Amino acid sequence: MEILNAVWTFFADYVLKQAPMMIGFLVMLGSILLKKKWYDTIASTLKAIIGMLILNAGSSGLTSTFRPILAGLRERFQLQAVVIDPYYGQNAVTEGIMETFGVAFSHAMTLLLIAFIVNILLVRFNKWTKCRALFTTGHVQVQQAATAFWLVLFAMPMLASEGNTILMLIVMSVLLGAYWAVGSNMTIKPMQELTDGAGFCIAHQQMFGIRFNYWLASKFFADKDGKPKGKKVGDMELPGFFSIFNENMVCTAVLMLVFFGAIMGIIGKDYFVAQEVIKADYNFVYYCFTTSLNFAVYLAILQLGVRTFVTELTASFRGIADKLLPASIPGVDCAVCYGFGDSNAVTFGFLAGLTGQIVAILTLLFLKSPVIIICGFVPVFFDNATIGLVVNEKGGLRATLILCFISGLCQVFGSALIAGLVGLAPYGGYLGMWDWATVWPAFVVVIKYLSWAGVALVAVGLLLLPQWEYRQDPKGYFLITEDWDEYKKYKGIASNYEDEEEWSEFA
Ligand code: ASC
Repeated sequence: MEILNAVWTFFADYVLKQAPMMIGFLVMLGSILLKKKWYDTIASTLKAIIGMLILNAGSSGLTSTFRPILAGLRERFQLQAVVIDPYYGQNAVTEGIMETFGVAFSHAMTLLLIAFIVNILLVRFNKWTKCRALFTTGHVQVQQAATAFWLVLFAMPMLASEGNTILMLIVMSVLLGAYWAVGSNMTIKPMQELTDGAGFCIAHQQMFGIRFNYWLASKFFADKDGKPKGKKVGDMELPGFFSIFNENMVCTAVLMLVFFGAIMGIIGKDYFVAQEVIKADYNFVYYCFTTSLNFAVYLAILQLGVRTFVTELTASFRGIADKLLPASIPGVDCAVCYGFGDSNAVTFGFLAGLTGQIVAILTLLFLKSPVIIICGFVPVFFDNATIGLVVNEKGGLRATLILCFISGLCQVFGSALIAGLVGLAPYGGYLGMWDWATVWPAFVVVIKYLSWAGVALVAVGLLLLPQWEYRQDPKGYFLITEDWDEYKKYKGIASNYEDEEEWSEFA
């Protein structure tokens, strides 16, 4: 029993919670099930791990460079504010959980494991459940397990009493496992369309956000044939001086220089010296210049990572889908889709979301809200870039700018409300990603007021969503994951990529 426990703990710590290893594990398992040669299996596994490590280098480079800059606004204006960011959110839960509910944080990790099993079971029995996506993004699962733990305890405090630990874990795992399975399942259609059937979906923190905004873009920004009413980001041919913005790297660099240059200018050199980011005699303008350009550098690294591992993962996942989890596809980090579609939509989505967040924060300050929010880099960039990329396909540039601006407002107002309500605000952080600022607060309110009936309503409501989507199109529902080319023929969809050569070059 002890050995079994040690093996399980090792697997949980070094595979399940580490996205590159989890992706590597799935590629290895899939390759073995496909009966690939042993050396091909090793090569594919290594390539997948390295690709995901490259992606991580890009995404953590972005986060570690730009997070302190946004958080610096709190210091500069001496605000008692809640930073919306997954890492600040996780720290806040770890710090406050014992004091607030008298429950040990370690239960949150047990919750993660059971919720993951719920996700696997929902996919395994998808003949009935209609769930087709496996959540593979371990670090996100840790953050969400921690936040869900707090939110559910707030909504049902009786679960915190000592004799109720098993009941508590069952309730939380069903809710969280259903959210993972159903949420990632909802992103399949937008992702298959964006990537021309690359065979993955999103397992992250804005899954409802992706589907809801995709729906809004289709409804309000697309014509009868489902094409954007205005221009897509990539179709804009800017004249004269502005033509330099047609190049993704230049566009990102110039825009970041303007935005982050302004923010760093407002924060001032002293803050960066005090934080030991730069020395007192370092040229501040040079620092702002290179830091802003690094945005484009990290984005390029991230896209290289995607190119390295996506085909390995989706090709070998076929083995898993054929033998273990029928008609399923892997749900991956949202940054994986940044290798597809119009790259500039990533930048525009982010900047529109940041503008929305700043407007919302100024409103909170103006209204003297008891909870003030400071933008965290992860929600403002990763949520809005992803939503921007998806809605650009359906509704073009206008949809990207308007919907991401609104998304920025939702992130700040929703987080201020829920962090204040559940008592996380005094600990200085909240997860703050789209789903956790909108749908999870709604779950909390429903459960708080309806108690057990509320738990049942949320769980059943979640599980009905894939059933509802299935009923819209029973023929295409599984075809979209099993055979994209057939699905396209059935739907009469043209390829996103102008010619097949462009796609095969990418793949
Ligand atoms: C998150 C989180 C990150 C980023 C990363 C994006 O939610 O915790 O580190 O998004 O996953 O690639």
